[in-house]
Amino acid sequence: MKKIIPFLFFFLSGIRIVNAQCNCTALPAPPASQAVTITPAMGVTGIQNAINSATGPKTIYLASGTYSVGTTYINVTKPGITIRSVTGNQNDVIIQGTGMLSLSGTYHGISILHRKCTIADLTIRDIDTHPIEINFWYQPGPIDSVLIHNVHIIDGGEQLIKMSYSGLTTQSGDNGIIECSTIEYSTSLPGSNYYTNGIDLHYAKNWIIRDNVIRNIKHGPSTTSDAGPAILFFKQGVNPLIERNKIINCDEGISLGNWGDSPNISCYGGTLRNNMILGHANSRCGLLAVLCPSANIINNTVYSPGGVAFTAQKYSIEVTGSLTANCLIQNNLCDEPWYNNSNLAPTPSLTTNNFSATTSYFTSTLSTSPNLLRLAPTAPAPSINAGTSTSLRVNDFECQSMSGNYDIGADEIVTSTDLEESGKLSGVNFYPNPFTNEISIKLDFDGEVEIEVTDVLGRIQLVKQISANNNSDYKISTEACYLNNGLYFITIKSGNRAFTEKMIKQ
Ligand SMILES: [Ca+2]
Ligand SMILES: [Ca+2]
Repeated sequence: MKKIIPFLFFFLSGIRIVNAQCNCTALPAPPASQAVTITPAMGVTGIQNAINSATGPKTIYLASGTYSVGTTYINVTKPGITIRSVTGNQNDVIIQGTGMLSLSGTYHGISILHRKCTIADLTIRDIDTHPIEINFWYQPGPIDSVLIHNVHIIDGGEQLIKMSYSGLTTQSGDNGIIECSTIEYSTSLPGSNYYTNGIDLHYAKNWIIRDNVIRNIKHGPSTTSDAGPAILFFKQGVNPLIERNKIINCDEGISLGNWGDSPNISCYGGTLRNNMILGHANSRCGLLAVLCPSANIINNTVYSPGGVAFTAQKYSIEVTGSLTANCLIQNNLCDEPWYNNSNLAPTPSLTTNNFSATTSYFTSTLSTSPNLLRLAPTAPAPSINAGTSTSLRVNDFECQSMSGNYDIGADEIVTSTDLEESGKLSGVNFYPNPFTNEISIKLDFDGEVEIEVTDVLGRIQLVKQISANNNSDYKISTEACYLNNGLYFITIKSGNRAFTEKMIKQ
């Protein structure tokens, strides 16, 4: 039996491309009576008019194309506003700025001034200052329940997602979620700039940051000052949950708290779990608790191979400040020592961590993809089944459940043939290689399989589940998934087995 399944069909049937993190599904559609559609011809003015005329919850669907922002940008001045693309594909709608720091340093992409705002399924790029700003300065009430979902943010002159706090006690920015998004610089900040973070939230209570890829949060080429952490909570952050994020090639990883709040508490509580942090040779630190009591740092993988930091500070985990008491550091797999600023910080509880990981702990030659920080079935001790069981962790970075005793790091090996870690899935052939507009896949078995295409930076370009019938052929139209010419990895997963082939599009 021969099956032809072009990927155009998948788009039409509602399947969409997301980061394919394990906990990412499409947002539900709103009631039709609450939805309007804006086109590129109507522009940002059309979006703004739709916001200004809202009298209740309103979803503003953006038709595919580019929407330019500059000195005029999008201000979400009403509660209950959702802005999302019609197609659900983040590549189809571009909020396009004028370039990083090209204006006065005060113009944004989307400024959120009211509560229950959702931004989803679009790209924001080349923005003067903040691509997304949650802005208390012009808004006296709460800006709670912000949701940022499946958004690609690339290049902004300062923090890529920023929540600033004016100091008014009537304000709050609680219960937000940032998920399933890619937040990055193309390379780094420009020039001598270093004032940035991927996500920088002040006064944020009970936020969840999960299943994101954050990349290249780095200082400009003409300075040696570090950029801020890829994810930073400070100015009285409370109890964030930060999990299953992949942080790649950044100066610093995730920080609960910041020394700038001394002598006060900067963040209280919070859990960092199942994050994978792949640094560069001069990355300063992976995970930090600074003036943050009761932080839990559990089952993260931190790897920053090579080099000597110009700051002479190079740690996997750092605990700093006299107020940073009662912290738990457990089951982390790291390649560099932890650091306790012992004159200031009480010693945390340290349980079954490994601070001397080498490449032999991981499944494959390391590249810029943190997926390759999967634990190898042959990892030296202590690693597999060497962790401490804890109710604070119920799954791993790919949402797999625990198997046997807890493993060290963000990856749990669920079977002896965990994905990408052992025997190939046999009976799979991809052809031709190189390919042009179509890849054929021949599967010589029955069962549910997942097809995943990633680029050389580990960015997932396409995911699809299909039911394979023995000896069947499938065809992928690569024109439909916008692949540029170059090298890709195509993976077929079935059960606990996987097969990956390197393929070239030309
Ligand atoms: Ca285990
Ligand atoms: Ca796993």
